[in-house]
Amino acid sequence: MHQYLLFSPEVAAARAAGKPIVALESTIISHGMPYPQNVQTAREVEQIIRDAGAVPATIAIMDGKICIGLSEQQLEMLGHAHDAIKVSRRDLAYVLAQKKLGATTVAATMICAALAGIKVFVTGGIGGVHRGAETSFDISADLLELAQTSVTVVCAGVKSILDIGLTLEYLETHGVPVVSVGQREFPAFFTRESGFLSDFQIDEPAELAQFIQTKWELGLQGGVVVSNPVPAADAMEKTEIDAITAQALQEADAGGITGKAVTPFLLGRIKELTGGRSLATNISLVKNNARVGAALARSLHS
Ligand code: PSU
Ligand code: MN
Repeated sequence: MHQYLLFSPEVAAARAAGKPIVALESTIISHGMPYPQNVQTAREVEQIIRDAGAVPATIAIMDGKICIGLSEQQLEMLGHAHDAIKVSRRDLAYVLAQKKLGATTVAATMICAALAGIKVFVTGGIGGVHRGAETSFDISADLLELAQTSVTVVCAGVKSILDIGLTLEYLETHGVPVVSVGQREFPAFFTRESGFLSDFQIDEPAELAQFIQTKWELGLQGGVVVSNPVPAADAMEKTEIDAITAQALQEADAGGITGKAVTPFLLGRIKELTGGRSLATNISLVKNNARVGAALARSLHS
C-alpha cells in the first residue's frame, strides 16, 4: 500500500471484500457548495452509492495523508473549514508535506483514486478550457489529468462558464473519449443541452464498462468522461443561466480574478445571482451521477 494513503474502515473493508468502490472529490464540498448543504449533500451522495451496491470513498488531504474515505466528523470538519486548500496536481505534494488541510479537485482526486486502485469517480462538473484561454492560457489541470490517468469520471458535463467547444477539442486532441448517457448531446451541467455532441452515447452500464475495459486493455492510458445530463425536472432555463454566466464572467474580468480563484469565484457568483436555485440543480445532478457511477463501478467490477 502506498505510504501516503489512509483508508477509512469502510473503504478498507470494501477492499478486503473485493467490493466495487466509487471515489468522490472534496473541492465540491469546500469550494463548490455552502455549509451545511455541502455536508448534507456529501452524506446523501455517499448513501446513494451504498444503496446502489457500491462503497463511497470521499477523498481529501489531512495530516499528511491522502484520506480515502472520510468519517462523519472529517466530513463535517471539511464542510465548514475556512482554511481548506483547493488541491490540484500542482498542490498535492505541498499540502501533504506541510500537513495542511486539502480538498481535492477532479485532477487530484483522479491521481489519488488511481493510487488507491479505484477506477470510477463521481463528481458534478469537470474543469475545462476557459473562455478567453487564447490569451489567459487558463486550461484546467483536470483536462491534462484525463489525458494521462486511467480513471473514469462521471459528471454532468461542463458549465457554460467554460468554452465547451474548446474543452471538447482539447479532450479529442488528448484522446479522451467523451460518452453521454441517455442522449447524444453533451450536457452543460445546469442544462441538458450544450449545442455540442458527445463522441458516443452508451446507456447501459454493462456496455459502458465493456467499452472502458477495452480502452484500458489496449494499453490506452488516460481517463474517460461519462457525461450524464441533469434530470429534466431540475434543469435550469438556458436563457437564464446564459445571462447570469455572462454577468459572472464580466465581474471576474473586471475584478482581475486569475489562477485557481477563477472557478470558485464564478461558481459562487452564479449561486448568488440565481438566488440559490442553481444549488438545487447542482445537488440533483450530483446525486444523479452517483447512481450512474455506482452502477458503472459494479459492472466494471464483475
Ligand atoms: N466545476 C464545477 N463544480 C466544481 C468544480 C468545477 O461545476 O466544483 C471544481 C472541481 O473540483 C474541479 C475544479 O476539478 O473546480 C476545477 O478548477 P480549475 O478550473 O481551477 O482547474
Ligand atoms: Mn484555471
